[in-house]
Amino acid sequence: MSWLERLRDGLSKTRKQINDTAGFLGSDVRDVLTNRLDTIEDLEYALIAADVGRAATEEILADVRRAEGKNLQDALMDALTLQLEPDARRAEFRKLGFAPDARRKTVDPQGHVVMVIGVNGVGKTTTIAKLGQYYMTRGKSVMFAAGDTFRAAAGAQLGEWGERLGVPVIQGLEGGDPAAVAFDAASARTSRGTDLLFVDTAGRLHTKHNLMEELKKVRRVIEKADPGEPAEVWLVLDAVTGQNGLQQAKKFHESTPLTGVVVTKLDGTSKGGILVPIVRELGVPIKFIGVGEQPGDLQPFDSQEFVRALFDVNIPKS
Ligand SMILES: Nc1nc2c(ncn2[C@@H]2O[C@H](COP(=O)(O)OP(=O)(O)O)[C@@H](O)[C@H]2O)c(=O)[nH]1
Ligand SMILES: [Mg+2]
Repeated sequence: MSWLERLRDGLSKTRKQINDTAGFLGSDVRDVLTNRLDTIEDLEYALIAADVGRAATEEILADVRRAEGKNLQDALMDALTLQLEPDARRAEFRKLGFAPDARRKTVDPQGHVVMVIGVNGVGKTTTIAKLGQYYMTRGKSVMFAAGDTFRAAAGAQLGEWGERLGVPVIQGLEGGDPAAVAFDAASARTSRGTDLLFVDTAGRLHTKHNLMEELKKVRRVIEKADPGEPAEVWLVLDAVTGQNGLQQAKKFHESTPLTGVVVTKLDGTSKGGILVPIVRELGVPIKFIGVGEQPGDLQPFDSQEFVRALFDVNIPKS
């Protein structure tokens, strides 16, 4: 099965929520607006039930109403695609009318150090392994820092991935200071001239104030070891957690401003719509999506591709 097919299957419940109101998705928007206004109302409920959120739903419906001449599904797909882009890019998309060159082509980090944060179990460590593989196959040299010193198994887990992928891992002492590991790793990266350093972090409950303080400290020491870094702070979010995950994300964003989000476990969720409020409320782009547990199961996020998978349109067969 291709990753797109896995994504499509993962999104099938979300698709069903939207489709169930349908039968009318092939109709012309003008026809729906003149003869079947209640289907717009049904669509509104379906989008909200799919976790798309109220504000985005309103904009989507406004876009759909303006799309006379298109069929409802195409109008809906375009409107959803727009909502999956942060404000600035949404404007660009509107202007360019979904031209392919408006799409994101590269997800290269701005600088050299990427701090990876998020609560326990969302997939941080696995995502770091996947990112390592992704950038190595694109010719970058990579290092990992095992900054989750809180859980005994976490350092070992990253260490195993490092060995498997051939990526050096800077380890700290179990129960030791994660900031010390981050400092050592950031210093090692500059002296070795490695292209990219991914810093794993602990993910104890976000309600514990000290996790947020610890993350700020990790950030500060990286900056001290390598001024200007970390250029990127990526939050890993588990799509399965839906609205809950979004609330967590906001807390992280308040304490350590994010530059991107990686959404994991999209191969098995009924909460595909949650990506819309993630982008909208955090205002940062989704960089990658996780679609499985293997190092290759990571894809740069492409809003159009995602919406096509959601509607099961044009998915190449593996
Ligand atoms: N199905 C699926 N499982 C994932 C994905 N990403 C991570 N996982 C699994 O989620 C679990 C927790 O991952 P881990 O990286 O240890 O999370 P961490 O606590 O945030 O570091 C592991 O069993 C991973 O294999 C994904 O995209 N899809
Ligand atoms: Mg971990």
